[in-house]
Amino acid sequence: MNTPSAPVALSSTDSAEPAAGGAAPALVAAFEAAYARELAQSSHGPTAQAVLNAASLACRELLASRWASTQAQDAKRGLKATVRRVHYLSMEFLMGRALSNALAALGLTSALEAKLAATGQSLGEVLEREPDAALGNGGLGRLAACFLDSFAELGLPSFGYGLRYRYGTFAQVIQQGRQLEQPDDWTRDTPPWEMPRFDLRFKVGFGGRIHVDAAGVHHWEPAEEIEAQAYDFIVPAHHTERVATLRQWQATAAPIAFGAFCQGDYSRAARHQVLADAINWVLYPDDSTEEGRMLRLKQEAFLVSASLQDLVARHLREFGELQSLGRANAIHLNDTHPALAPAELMRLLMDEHGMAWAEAWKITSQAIAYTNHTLMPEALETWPVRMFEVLLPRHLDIIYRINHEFLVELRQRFPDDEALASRVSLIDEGWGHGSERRVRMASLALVASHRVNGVAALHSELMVQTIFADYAKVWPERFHNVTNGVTPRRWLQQANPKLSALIDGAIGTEWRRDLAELSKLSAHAKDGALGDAFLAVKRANKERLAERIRRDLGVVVSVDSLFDIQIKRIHEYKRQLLNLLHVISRYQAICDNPGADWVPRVVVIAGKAASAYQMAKSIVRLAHDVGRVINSDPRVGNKLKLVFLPNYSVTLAESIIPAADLSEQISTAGTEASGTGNMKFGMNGALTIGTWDGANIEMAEHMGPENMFVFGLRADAVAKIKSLGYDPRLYVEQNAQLKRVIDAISQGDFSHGDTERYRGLVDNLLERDPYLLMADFADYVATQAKVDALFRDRRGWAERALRNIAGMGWFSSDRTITEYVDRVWSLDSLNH
Ligand code: T68
Repeated sequence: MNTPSAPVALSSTDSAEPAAGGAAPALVAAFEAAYARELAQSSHGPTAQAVLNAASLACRELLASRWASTQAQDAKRGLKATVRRVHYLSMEFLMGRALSNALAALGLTSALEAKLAATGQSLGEVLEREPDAALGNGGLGRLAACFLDSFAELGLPSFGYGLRYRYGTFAQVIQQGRQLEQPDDWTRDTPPWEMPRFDLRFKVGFGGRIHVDAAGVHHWEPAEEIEAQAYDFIVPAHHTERVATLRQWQATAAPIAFGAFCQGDYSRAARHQVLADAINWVLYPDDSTEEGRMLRLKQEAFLVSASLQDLVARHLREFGELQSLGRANAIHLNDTHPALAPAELMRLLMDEHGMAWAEAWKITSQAIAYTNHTLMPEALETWPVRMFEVLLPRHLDIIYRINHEFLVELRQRFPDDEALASRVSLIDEGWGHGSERRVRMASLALVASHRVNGVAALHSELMVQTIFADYAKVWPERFHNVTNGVTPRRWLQQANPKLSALIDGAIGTEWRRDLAELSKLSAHAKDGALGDAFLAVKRANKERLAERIRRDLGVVVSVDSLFDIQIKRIHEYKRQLLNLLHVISRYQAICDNPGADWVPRVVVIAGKAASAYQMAKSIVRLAHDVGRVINSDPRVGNKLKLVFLPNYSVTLAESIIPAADLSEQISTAGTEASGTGNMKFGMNGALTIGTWDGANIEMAEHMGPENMFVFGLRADAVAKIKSLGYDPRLYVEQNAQLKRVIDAISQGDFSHGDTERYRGLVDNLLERDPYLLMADFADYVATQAKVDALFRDRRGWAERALRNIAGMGWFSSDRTITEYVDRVWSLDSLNH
């Protein structure tokens, strides 16, 4: 594989499982010391929690010395290095648990297991105690976490930058079939992984006034200053001693309120404290209120300012000047949430370091690049100019100037196209829709970036044809595709040790370093003994999941069934509802003919609905209602079960995915930017039923489309049907099976006769159906029948599953990051 020119590793290990070498005694000693401290401080005696804390602290100590060596290497790289240091700015990092990954990376799993055996405790039980760090919503945040893993593995000089939220994404609780949101107090037991960096504090300003001095330099006097304090989280490589850093900012009130305090104005002093704290409270403030929106904008500005101040200070320390900042550093925007970065970098370079506009702009556009993760026009972030005036007046000035320079150049190139100028302007004047003026964050990111990318081939194509068509006309060379990938360390090696061992036996262990090696499996796909062994591994994983379903939901499922799984955020475009329509039609068919030879199925759904997203919550409720009816119908028995696993998380995904026979990737074509769950399932030997959408397409190309169950309208057909005037009722009228399903929901068959509960949902399907469920239903059901037919042929199924795994080598995030380095972050990318 073409890996970036990484610094030489301090040492490396060659075996499948990295060898502990001299580290094992060090870990055991560190563990014993930390454990003794834990016991001394605990009133509960030798608990699993005490072991978890001690083991985490012991690992942290070992990782801290790797961190110091990594930083020392990177500081020496100098300007000749072709790889720039990457600063990955993201409002979300969905890290999940850390201990088992750290133990695997350090090669210390068995050392700790042995140590625990002596105390009668099991490592599994200890690992289960660790809360997920769920500082993200979904794919975008998990992608950032996979990227950190690959930064470490590839030895890329890098920092991930985020916010240290007190509450991550909400905990989902189901009560009588309905989703309730509860706070996820993940820091309650003080996460042992973080390293507070008291030496790293920066002030971030909000509001206030600007005055310009005689020399034309702008001086911003913020009304409020909040201090950002760094907390580092270390992500280890698995085959070298390199590490990556996730630096998360914690807000604390700057000493400015001390004056108020001294004057006895405690409420003003306290208010200052509360305003600062609020920045770190939650991952995604409720944006249905003005206060919530203000807070979100503040969070974005806080992340950007603290991170860039850190970057500038480091660059000055290492290079003694700022002219080379753009050649030595890449600043990557994970969607538009950190899109204030260009404005903030310009401010720092000009106002704080006296640089002229042209030079500062050159450096800024060298450094910045941006990834788009969605085509939904309604998801494109904009902020009222009014909010900028209140919170970020200096940034607004700079944005106006960026816009001015951009539009002057644009009008020179496209002199007679004022309509174009108004469409691409950084400011939406609100003329067309008579609303207030707004700053378009994607435009700011696009204008400032030397590279912009989508996350799968189809998405990148549609991006330049639709939402960014005007910008692509202006700068065609700027737009690229970098297809997503996932870390095989977490998603295959750790999540599925049995399958990993089976692969080792078939093709050797090199795939653990270079996932492309998985292609060697295709030569063994017809090997019946390997196929049988694969099925046995799958069965063992299914048993584990079945046990969990029994324990958590009281539903007994048979592992002889086909495990059909859809896990992801609940969203109309992802079409969990289409899945449910198929389940209902299967249920009806089973009731009609219970004696037929049905392929037994267990349909598993998991995912969270955004708290204000009523339609998604209604889908969650329907899943529960339908499951309750089916699972208790004696005519059905093991032929069909439907279960909804609550509180979806990274950790839950790690136990569900290895047990899947079938992966549901059924978004309306043209709506799912990439998907990454699809890749995790593929690596674990699940077959995919999917639309020609996102990365499904590239997966099919890599494994051979004959090894995937593809169905549904393609993106061009979807666009065409919509432009011609789509009438969902026509499909319902022409399809008795579909009509019967819709009728059952409307008549209250799943809601104790309540015909109101799903009226909105059904009306939406019949009248609008914006995601074309009705149009795709027939093909989906027919394709599910093909799934059944293949599942009966056990050897045939195993062969296809092995071919799926063999095709997944390309979907490692190591490949993705290598492409980012080559096309976006290398010095070369600045020259062409
Ligand atoms: C996801 N986007 C895409 N967005 O939906 C998915 N959005 O297709 C893709 O695989 C993944 O990104 C990685 O590229 C998201 O997850 C968000 O979570 C989000 C959060 C806040 C605002 C808007």
